[in-house]
Amino acid sequence: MRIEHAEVVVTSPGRNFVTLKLVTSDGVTGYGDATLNGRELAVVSYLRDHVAPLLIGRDAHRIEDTWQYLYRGAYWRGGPVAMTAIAAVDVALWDIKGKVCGLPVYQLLGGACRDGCLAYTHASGRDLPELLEAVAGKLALGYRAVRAQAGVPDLGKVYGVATGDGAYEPAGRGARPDEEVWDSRAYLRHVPDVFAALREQFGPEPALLHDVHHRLTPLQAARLGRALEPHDLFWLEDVTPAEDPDALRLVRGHTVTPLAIGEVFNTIWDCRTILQDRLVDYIRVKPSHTGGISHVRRILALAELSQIRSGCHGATDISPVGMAAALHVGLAIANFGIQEHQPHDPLVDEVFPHAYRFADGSLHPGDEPGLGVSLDEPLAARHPYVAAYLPVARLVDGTLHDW
Ligand code: GCO
Ligand code: MG
Repeated sequence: MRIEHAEVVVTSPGRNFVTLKLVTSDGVTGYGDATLNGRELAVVSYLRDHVAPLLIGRDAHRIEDTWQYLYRGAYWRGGPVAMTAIAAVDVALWDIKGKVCGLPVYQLLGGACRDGCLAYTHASGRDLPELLEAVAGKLALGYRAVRAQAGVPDLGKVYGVATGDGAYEPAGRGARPDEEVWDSRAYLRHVPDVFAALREQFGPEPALLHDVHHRLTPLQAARLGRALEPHDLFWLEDVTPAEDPDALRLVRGHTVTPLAIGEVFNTIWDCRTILQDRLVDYIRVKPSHTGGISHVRRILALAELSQIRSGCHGATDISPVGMAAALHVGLAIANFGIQEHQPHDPLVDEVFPHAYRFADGSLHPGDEPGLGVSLDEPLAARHPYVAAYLPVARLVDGTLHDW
């Protein structure tokens, strides 16, 4: 069974998505998520100009060999653009293999290890009353785990907080990134009170998570971790810049608040020290951006040696194809932890009809052969690409900071 056709579909039903579509000589179609938020067209070119022509004529069943061919064979290894492109090929080939075998991908990975994948969703508020209301709303929907982000007094728009009535969407449409002002001291003064209020209102049971988005120094992060210990967080995410394992080592030495990192990692090499030295409790890699199902499984197997669990990134920029891939992996691994679930707009779900479903706080990938996601191409074509960027952050004096 040969790969006969490789096509990159770009669509923007409210936000941009890039999807690789592979079709075999037997007429089997597979999809892979190739969306890299704010740098979408770089992956489109990588796939269209350099990968698609190499795929034509290859045996669609040779997933691992194709992965090695694209990774080692390029000579230039790693990085978000290449690894997102390789991820899309890998996921599309697993989709094809599942369809050919008549089995959902999780069955090919060894079968279900649990009934469903515990999911957390986002709640945010510009102030505390708004956040309390938002968390209550998510718990009422059945979520047992909620990520809480609150506006900081005297700061304008901050990461993770929805500005209007709609869901939080970090990428802003427009030719240039938005600019936000950041002040770590104001933030650090505020966050412990937010979690004290959440525990007071909702009691000890709901799992509460928080994302710092790589903004603190190790000492600031250590202080925050300690201050949050009485409030029993499920995890504190991305406290320091992800490329520096020694920063996490320092944080780890000072707090027992569980830590998560890794949504910006692309390969097992980015994760190796952090996993082997147990510098976090959850690793945020996902099939999209991290080399696909084949590579993420390898990373999670390494994590298992250190009792580290999965916490796959599942923000809106992970397309339904990427979400399905994460769920098939999550259902089939022993060390699953939690899955982020930021539901897409109904229009996105219409463009990508899918079998995965949410019920009673968990997600299940469904039992359709392959990934269980398709693409409505005529509808996708009605929503062409729109330039969109993630914001940048500057300190009050104008210095560019981590966003
Ligand atoms: C999360 C992430 C997102 C990212 C976004 C970038 O934890 O969900 O931090 O909000 O900012 O996915 O593309
Ligand atoms: Mg995050």
